[in-house]
Amino acid sequence: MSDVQKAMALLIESFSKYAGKEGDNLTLSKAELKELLQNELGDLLGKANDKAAVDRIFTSLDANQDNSVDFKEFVNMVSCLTVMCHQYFHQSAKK
Ligand SMILES: [Ca+2]
Ligand SMILES: [Ca+2]
Repeated sequence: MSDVQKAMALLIESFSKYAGKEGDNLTLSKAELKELLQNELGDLLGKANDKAAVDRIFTSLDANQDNSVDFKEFVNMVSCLTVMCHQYFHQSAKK
């Protein structure tokens, strides 16, 4: 597999790992999202321990407001964060 394909497979795998913990195994509940944020993105999102921050992230990710985060909504977050990281590295490289 190419690196990009590997990254895609890892995203799917990571999402399934957390989505399968409770309830619907195709979507993330708020508790599942919190665990994913803490374990996988803790260093990027720092404040994922803060309940209000988790609530805010959950609400903003849940685009169709069905009170769960599906894979599409999750990938939206990952792509936004990836764009932010890319900009950050691009800017640091210019200095
Ligand atoms: Ca679930
Ligand atoms: Ca949703």
